[in-house]
Amino acid sequence: MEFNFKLLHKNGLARRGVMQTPHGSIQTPVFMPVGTQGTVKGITPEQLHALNTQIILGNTYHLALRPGDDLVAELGGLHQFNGWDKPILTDSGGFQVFSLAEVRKINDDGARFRSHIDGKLLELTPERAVQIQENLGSDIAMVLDECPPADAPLEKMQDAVRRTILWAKRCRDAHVRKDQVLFAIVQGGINLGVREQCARHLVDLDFPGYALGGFSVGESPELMHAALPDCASFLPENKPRYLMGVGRPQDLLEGVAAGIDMFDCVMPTRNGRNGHAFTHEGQLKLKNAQHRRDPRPVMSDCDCYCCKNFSRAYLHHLFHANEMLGPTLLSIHNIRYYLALMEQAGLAIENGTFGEYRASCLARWSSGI
Ligand code: PRF
Ligand code: ZN
Repeated sequence: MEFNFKLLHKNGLARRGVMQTPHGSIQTPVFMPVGTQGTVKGITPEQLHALNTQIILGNTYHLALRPGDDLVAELGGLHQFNGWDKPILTDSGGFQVFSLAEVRKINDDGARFRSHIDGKLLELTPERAVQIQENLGSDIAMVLDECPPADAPLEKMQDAVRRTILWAKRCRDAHVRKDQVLFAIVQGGINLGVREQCARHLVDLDFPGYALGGFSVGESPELMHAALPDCASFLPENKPRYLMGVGRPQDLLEGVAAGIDMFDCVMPTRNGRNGHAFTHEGQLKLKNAQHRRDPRPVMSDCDCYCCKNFSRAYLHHLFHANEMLGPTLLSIHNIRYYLALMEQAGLAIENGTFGEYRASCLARWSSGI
């Protein structure tokens, strides 16, 4: 088997590890830039390499609708198709169906929905979610799960967990690709009892990795932060842990502190496209008039291509002129900001100083120095 995970250091609950995949190794904790449609929006693979990107995310739902997973398979798989030769993780599509499509019916078989692209009636079952991800050829595939909103009543949450466990088994039975691993997803909202029950069942099934789904779906960040250490503790020590679709830089550090290894979020690219840059002082809104004649880079101590070469004034101009380089440059900076945060966190864990690192980051973000 080409996949394994090794825990290298612990500092409190925070972990530093290394994962082997068919497309290379990944140092954790790691942030995975989101490439929903097989591309990290506005960024070339060459630029991703220059940022030290270790792994990107792709989406079952979007790629199955367009261009079609059979077409991607025919063209040699997602790596060959999009020119990214390092690891890829694909999400299973359940979450995207519930957030994007017009869901017609969901039962234990799967989800019937209308495509958000052409309105066609489609069905996503656990078996189909696995087939799509095997066709795409990602290194890490995810089981199909049901993610209820944070304010769902207890019975709804329990039923989603029951279905998520059922679907995880069916995904595991359907999965045959030897050069791909399948991670399970724990649901249960912020209810620790329901979470633990879901985690127990999934851990019994012995998956090579586990995700925490169902966070950042409407609950407050404080409630999520408080639940994470317990939720991580329900998972095996020697398997990677992935917090799906989270979050802001402070959420990533809280996740690392709780013992999470992997993260993804659209924030660095989406905010970058909107002219918002992450910095140690919080977010800069480059469209604002205050940046019009500012010769300074977005961040003076950032090593990215954007900060090394361009001023806030130039970025302000690009966004006002609607030039496509603006979104590209700020996406480059924001991705680098997220990756550097995880690189620094990993080094701090090695040195036994993660607590101090986290405290100093939180103090800077909140004081806006
Ligand atoms: N399940 C799946 N993908 C996801 C989520 C989930 O719960 C989330 C929730 N933050 C983001 N992406 N399959
Ligand atoms: Zn930068």
